[in-house]
Amino acid sequence: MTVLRECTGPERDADDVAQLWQFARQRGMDRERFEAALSDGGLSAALAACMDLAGPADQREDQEVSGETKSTAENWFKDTSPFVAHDNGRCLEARLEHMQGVITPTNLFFVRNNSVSLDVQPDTWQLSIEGDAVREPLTLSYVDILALPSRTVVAYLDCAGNQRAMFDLVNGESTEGTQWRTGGVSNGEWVGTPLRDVLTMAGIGDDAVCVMLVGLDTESPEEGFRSVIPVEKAMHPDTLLAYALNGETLPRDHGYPLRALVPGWVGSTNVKWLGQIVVSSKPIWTRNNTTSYVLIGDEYPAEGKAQGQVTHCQVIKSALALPWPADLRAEPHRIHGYAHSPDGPISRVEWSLDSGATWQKATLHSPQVQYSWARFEFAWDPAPGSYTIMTRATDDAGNSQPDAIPFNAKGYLFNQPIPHPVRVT
Ligand SMILES: Nc1nc2c(c(=O)[nH]1)N[C@H]1C(S)=C(S)[C@@H](COP(=O)(O)O)O[C@H]1N2
Ligand SMILES: [Mo]
Repeated sequence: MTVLRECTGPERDADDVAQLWQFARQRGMDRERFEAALSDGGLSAALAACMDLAGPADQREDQEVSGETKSTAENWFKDTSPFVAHDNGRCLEARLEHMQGVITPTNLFFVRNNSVSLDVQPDTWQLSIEGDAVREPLTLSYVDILALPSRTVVAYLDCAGNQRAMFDLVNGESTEGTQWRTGGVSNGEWVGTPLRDVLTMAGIGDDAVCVMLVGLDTESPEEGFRSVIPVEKAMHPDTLLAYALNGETLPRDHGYPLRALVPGWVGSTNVKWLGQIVVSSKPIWTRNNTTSYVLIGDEYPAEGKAQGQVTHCQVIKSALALPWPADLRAEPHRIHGYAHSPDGPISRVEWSLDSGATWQKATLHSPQVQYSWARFEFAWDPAPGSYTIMTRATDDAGNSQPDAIPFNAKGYLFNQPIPHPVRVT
C-alpha cells in the first residue's frame, strides 16, 4: 500500500530493517533469504516473504510437539501450568511469587479472555479505521502496520477486576465475576505504532469525541469484544497498536497480530485481536461501558447510558509476591512485592504487621520507567506464628491506597491495603 511509503521517511529505514529482521528471524527466516527479498522488492517484499513462513518459531514448535493444533477446550497457546486457572480455565491468574524482576516474562504474564484465544492468520488479517469522524477511512494489513514508525512503552496491564476476591476476603462483600486475588496484572515491554499516527492517516476530524476498538472474538458476550476510549487518550503518543511483547512477536493469547495498549487504563480497554477501529463524533455506548466495566453502587453516580460510573484509569495498588496464603520458615527473609499507580511513579511502599496501626518503609528496587510497576522489598525475620502482612503504596502525586473503598457490585478497582495471610513454622 502507498501508505507505507508516505509514513516512513528515509531516516527510519535502518530502524525498520532491523525491526523487520527481528520479526523475520522469529519466524525462522535465514539472513540470506531476508537480504535477497529486501534487495528484490524492499521492505514489503521482505515482509511478504515472512508471511509465507508458518508463524513465530516458538508457536510452531508447540504445535509440532503436540502433533496437532493446540486446542484444549480453552484454546490456550501457552503452557497454563504456572498459573491459577479461573472460570473453567478461561482466565489465567499470574503468580507474582514466580516473578523475579520488573518485567513479567511472557510465559508468566496473566491472561484474561472473555472469549477463547484466537488464531488469526496475519496474511489475510486486516484492520479497518472508519466512522463518521474520519475523512479517509483506511484498511491496513499487518505488513502496513509493521512498516509504520514504532514506539516502545513499558507498561503494566491491570484487569479492572484484579483483586476482586478481596471485596469478599477483606470486606466480606460478595461480587460477581472472576475471583482474581492479586495476579490479574503483569508488566511488559510493548512495541507498536502509536494509534494516533493511524488515526491521523485516516484524517481524524476535530469533531471526534471517542474511539471504539473492536476485537475479532466471535464468542464473547457481545460479538467482537470492544472498548470505547475518549479521543484524548486515543491520541496520546503512548497509546499503541502493539505487535510485540517483551522483545518477541505478540503471542496469540495476548492478541496476535495486533492489540491496543492503553497505558494506565483498565485491562479491558487493551483490546486484543483488533479488527476494527471506529472514530465517532458522538459518544458510543456498548456493553463494555454500560453494564460491564462500570462501578455500580451507591457511591457511584450513573453516567450517560451506563448503569454506574464507567471505569477508565486504574488505581494505585500494591501486592506481595507471595502465595496466598504463604508458608514461610522461621528464618530471615527478603519479602518482595509490586506497586503501581496510573498517576505517577511510586514514591513509597510501607508494610505493616498490625493491620495498619504502625507502618515500616520498604525499599524500592529501581527507578520506574514510563508506566512500569515498582518492585519493592523488605527484610523480615519472623518467629513461628500466624501473621498478616499489609502493604500500602504512595505515588509522586501524593496518592496513597485508601483505608476503605465503597462497594461496587461487579468488584472493580479494589485497592485497599491487603492483609496477606502468612503462616510461619
Ligand atoms: N478481543 C479481546 N480483547 C481483550 C479481552 C477479550 O476478552 N477479548 N479481554 C480484555 C481484558 S478484560 C483484559 S484484563 C486484558 C487482558 O490482557 P492479557 O490477556 O493480554 O493479559 O485484555 C483485554 N482485551
Ligand atoms: Mo479485565
